[in-house]
Amino acid sequence: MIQLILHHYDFSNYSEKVRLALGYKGLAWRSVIIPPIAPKPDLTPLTGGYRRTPVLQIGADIYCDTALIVRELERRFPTPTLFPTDLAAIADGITFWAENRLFRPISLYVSGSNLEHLPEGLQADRSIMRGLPPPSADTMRRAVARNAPLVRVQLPTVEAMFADGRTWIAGNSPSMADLAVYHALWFFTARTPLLLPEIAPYKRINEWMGRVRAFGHGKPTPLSGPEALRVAADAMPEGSRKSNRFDEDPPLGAMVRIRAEDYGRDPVEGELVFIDSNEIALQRDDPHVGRMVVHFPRLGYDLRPQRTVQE
Ligand SMILES: N[C@@H](CCC(=O)N[C@@H](CS)C(=O)NCC(=O)O)C(=O)O
Repeated sequence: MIQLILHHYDFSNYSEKVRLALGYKGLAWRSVIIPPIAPKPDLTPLTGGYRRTPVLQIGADIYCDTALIVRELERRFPTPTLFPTDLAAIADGITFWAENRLFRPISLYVSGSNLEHLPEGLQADRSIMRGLPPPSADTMRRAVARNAPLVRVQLPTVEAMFADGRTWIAGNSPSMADLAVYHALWFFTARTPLLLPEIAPYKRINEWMGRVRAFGHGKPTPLSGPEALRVAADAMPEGSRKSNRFDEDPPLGAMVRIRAEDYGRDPVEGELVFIDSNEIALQRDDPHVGRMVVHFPRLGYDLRPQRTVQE
């Protein structure tokens, strides 16, 4: 039986996206709570350096980034689908907008409005992750003033998506787009009820959020970080599927380095063992957990031959 292990923490909105996908598909899973800030000593032996949240573990296979995690859940548990064929392309576009344009202002608005409840060290950690100096309380308040309007001008767009009476964001079946828009708006509710009045006036958004919330989280049972490391150490990676590479891609067997294009850019190095249009997988031998395969989405990640000389 496949054991799904999700490394996550409660107020992580990207984790909420995956928890809802697990709920929608009615899956049982093991829940490892990881620290919200670096270092993450029970996680990095699994990922080889990737530090973002969440991460899905299946034995000695590690799936990074929710774009790939949800796709992998779909590959292994295709029904009910989150990739309805007729909506997949439009869902992709909406997902990109939600995560790259809608979410960031929400995040800055929520965090800066809630300074006294932020976990210790969180903002300094996030700044380091983005290569920025730690913000002062004043800087964060100014960010609220800049970003609150950016949130307010986009909420009517979400409400208007339902103007034709549709039940789900991309059409008449749930898709990745529902999870992507939902987790951005869920952030309003994750830490403080203070900003709920911002979405209260939007009747269709609220009804739809209720429908997505009803997916639930499936059946989680706790697992400790060290237990998850043992699962990895006792398992072998699943073994490669047939790749589908472009001529320009590095050849299978090449030593490569991959990292996020946007933030949290800690590189992961290893041997390229799988590549296709959606996914890139690297094999690495870790001193603590042995042979691992770490999987990334292709889009949004930078893949290069491993550096042999100082650039
Ligand atoms: N594109 C990534 C973004 C993930 C992301 O930004 N997650 C946040 C938490 S919601 C994060 O990693 N924060 C820093 C951390 O947890 O260390 C994904 O879809 O998984």
